[in-house]
Amino acid sequence: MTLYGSEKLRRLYAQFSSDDHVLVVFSADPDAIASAMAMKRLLWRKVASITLSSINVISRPDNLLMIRLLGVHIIHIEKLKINRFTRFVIVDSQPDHHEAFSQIKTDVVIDHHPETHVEAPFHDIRPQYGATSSILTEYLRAARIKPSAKLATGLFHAIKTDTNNFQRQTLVEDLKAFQFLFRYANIYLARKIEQAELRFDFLKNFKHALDSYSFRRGRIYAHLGTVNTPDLCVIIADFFMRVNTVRWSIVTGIYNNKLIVILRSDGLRKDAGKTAEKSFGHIGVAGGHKSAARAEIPLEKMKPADTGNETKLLNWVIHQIEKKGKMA
Ligand SMILES: [Mn+2]
Repeated sequence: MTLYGSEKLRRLYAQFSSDDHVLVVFSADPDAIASAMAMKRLLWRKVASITLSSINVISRPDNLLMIRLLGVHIIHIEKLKINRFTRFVIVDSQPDHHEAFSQIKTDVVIDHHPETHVEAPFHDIRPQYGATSSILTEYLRAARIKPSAKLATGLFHAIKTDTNNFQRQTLVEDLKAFQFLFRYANIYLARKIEQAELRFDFLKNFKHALDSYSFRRGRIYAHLGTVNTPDLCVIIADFFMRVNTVRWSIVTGIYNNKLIVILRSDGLRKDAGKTAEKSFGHIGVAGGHKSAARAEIPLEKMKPADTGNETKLLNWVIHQIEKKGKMA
């Protein structure tokens, strides 16, 4: 599509009429949320109503803040009467991706994931793009819509997130969309959303980690005990990597009767993925790449003596990694 893809825009608009009640469905993450906002803007005053609906429960603090600060109204799919709607749109996903999508007959799909079998009358799938939000930005430009600060901030944040600040797959089109949005976005708001990865109750887990870590020869180990979300182990493992003398960070927690192990390394002659496999692959699921890896071990596979208390468990993790993982 050329920058001003007016033909695609015309075909997209041709899917809708003024008495349509449109449901935009997605699996909520920043890219999906911003894409849905853009779709709502594109269809504004062209259809009777537009409702945004997620198939997942949104719990990540940064995503919750994005929704709140940008004033996005999203309803979980199970709270909706599907037959009230006449047109269905999926953004940042495809019908085959999730069984929750099977209850709807999709009319429009716009996505950047690898193409699966899509039967929707209108689909625009561009796997080379770093973000669906870049595609939607092109539609906005084709429609000559000047995005509001909130919409632009959402799309701006989404492109940053999905391309990991342009360190992942990115096209010049993503950069062009980003450059265009930069003019309209509120970058302070975007920064606040980006940094809001903590929930207030996470602070007690930080305190626990800071009070109980073990640090030797550049390796930091911490066990958080039972956690409300495995994301906490990731957040705290990443946090420890920010200490200049830390070369390895290993943070564990118990979630759903499993021991979650998050490994981070500086990637210099290290392979967190291989270390995870060697240390835990024989009793659980383990893998990853050079700088980031994860293992999940069902507690019943571990000896009661090793899981008896937090100190024993931490010592067991250290032993597995330093001996079996041959990190000594
Ligand atoms: Mn995406």
